[in-house]
Amino acid sequence: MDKRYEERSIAQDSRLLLKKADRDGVETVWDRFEHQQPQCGYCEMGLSCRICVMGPCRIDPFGEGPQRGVCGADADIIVARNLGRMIAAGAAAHSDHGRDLVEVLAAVAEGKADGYGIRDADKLMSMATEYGVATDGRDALAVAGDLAAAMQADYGTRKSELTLVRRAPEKRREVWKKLGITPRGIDRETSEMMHRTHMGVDNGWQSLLLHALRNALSDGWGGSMIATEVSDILYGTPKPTPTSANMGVLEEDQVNIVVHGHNPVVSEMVMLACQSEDLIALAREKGAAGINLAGLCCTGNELLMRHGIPMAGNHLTTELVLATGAVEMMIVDYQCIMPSLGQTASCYHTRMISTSDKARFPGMEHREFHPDNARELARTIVREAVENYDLRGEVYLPVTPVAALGGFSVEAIVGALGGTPEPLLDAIKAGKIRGAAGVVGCNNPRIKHDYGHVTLTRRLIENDILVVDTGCAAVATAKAGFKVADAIKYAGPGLKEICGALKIPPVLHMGSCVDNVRILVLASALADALGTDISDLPMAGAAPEWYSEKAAAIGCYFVASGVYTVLGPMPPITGSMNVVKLLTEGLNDAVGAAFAVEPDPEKAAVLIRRHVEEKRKRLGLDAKEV
Ligand code: BF8
Ligand code: SF4
Repeated sequence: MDKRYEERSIAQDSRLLLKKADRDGVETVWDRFEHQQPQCGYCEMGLSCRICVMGPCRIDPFGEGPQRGVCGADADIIVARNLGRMIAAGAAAHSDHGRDLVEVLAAVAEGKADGYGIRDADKLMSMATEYGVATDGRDALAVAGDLAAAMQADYGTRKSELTLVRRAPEKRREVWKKLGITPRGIDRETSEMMHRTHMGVDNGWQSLLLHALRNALSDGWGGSMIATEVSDILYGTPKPTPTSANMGVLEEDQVNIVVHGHNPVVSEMVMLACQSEDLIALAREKGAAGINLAGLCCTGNELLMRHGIPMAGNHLTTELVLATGAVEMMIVDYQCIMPSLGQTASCYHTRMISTSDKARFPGMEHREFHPDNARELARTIVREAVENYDLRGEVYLPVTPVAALGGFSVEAIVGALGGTPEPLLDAIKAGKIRGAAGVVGCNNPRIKHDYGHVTLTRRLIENDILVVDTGCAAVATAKAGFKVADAIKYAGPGLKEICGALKIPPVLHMGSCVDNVRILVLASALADALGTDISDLPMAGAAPEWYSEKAAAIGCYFVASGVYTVLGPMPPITGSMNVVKLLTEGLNDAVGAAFAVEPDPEKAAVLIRRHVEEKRKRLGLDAKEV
């Protein structure tokens, strides 16, 4: 294997497909990353500002050139404003995704969403109760309509606090109250972040960062939490489900359709269409053995969690999947969809379909999905995918898929534990499980693809730290074979014993990136059971290969919720040592947790182990030297 490919990814399928892409003359994200070197040092440090048209401005990090922008903003203000806007964009993306689901729920209630329905009525009723919506003796659809309206109020018109903030432990809510960062409205906090960062508004770098936390909390305990819960109501709450991962999930002799993006609204209907008898019969007429649906990124995770749909890959492999030549159609919704994909697909026979009114891409056909046309439109485009099988050329599928188990919602984890979190707590108290870590987030060509996720996860489970993961991290560890019951062979003795007895893997797939809120809910349950706060738990978060604004928002709501979080790539903040210090140290005093930055996953594992042992000691549990 050419060293060049080995340096880019640890995944065998990716290495082989990188070589194929080169052979085909197809450019990838890694090539473009190389072409961008050296990247702008001012931007990397957060020291450039283009908020207004007196600028753009930049601050000289060596103290020789300008130290203020045209308006007078210094490095601290510029760095804090840039970070604030990054978090606002991330929170907006997650929360708008949640809003789309609430709109589907409202359409279901009105009978205007053919094909959709209420799949988890228990969750509908329990959410309604949380929102103060009457349920007694009422029809599910009537409840759904009122719940959708109550959730919409969380977006716009709340005045004091978001409804789901009540799920956080009491002590945590006190922390937020004291700091004045309890999130009030989902859209309000994002809107206020944009307002504060307009020229001439908030020029206190500390107050900007505090609001950034509030904005992130409006995502974690608001928009993303609504996205996850409403998805469960509409499509079912995940249960442990066998699946498989890597590019080998594409089938040589079937029509392959790949769904990519984040929102399950379209992909659920595509899945139903792929299962319909008449379309399967058409595929057979074309000489294919059937229709094979596979996922990418978080849309893939949504289908994997609920239906065991196999996973073709994560963020950096989305172009490579096309280079297999085996994909008849890729259907995208929004977020993390590289604008290059249309061009990549043009080198093969793959048809590219965009589906969201708010997301267009060059080289894709736009077929807009709405709740009232989704079922029929899904059937139409799946038929077109089947017809495209005629044009298939050479196929290159050099790997076999790796088995995995998905579907670990909080409900499923508590179920596996026998109905209460107690056995997990007992195992933690007894020191068999030292603690838990959420390993989440993206891929980024700055870090060898999948290396951060897989190495960190391996070290943590070896040291008896239970790993829960989501997003592209979850795909990386599935491909590495960590998500089968047999993977306890990689775990330390205590974790091996507990997971072995429960017949669960040592690495639990908790879903897509909006599903990071499942980790918050689980952490709250553990903190409540111990009568303590999330920041006291022997737990940590990590985003070893993060790239996106959404991941920045997630990191901030984790920390603001009391979870020590280790980032792989450095955020663009090094232009202000004040901001760096606040985020990596000062926040400990404010919210009981802070960030660390460590691109080497071996070292990140040590940081997390130390943190877990430190928290154990403070809880009065036995602690080990790391
Ligand atoms: O929301 S992990 S690269 S696909 S941003 Fe994107 Fe990052 Fe993947 Fe999912 Ni999350
Ligand atoms: Fe320059 Fe200030 Fe305008 Fe930013 S807001 S571009 S620092 S003048």
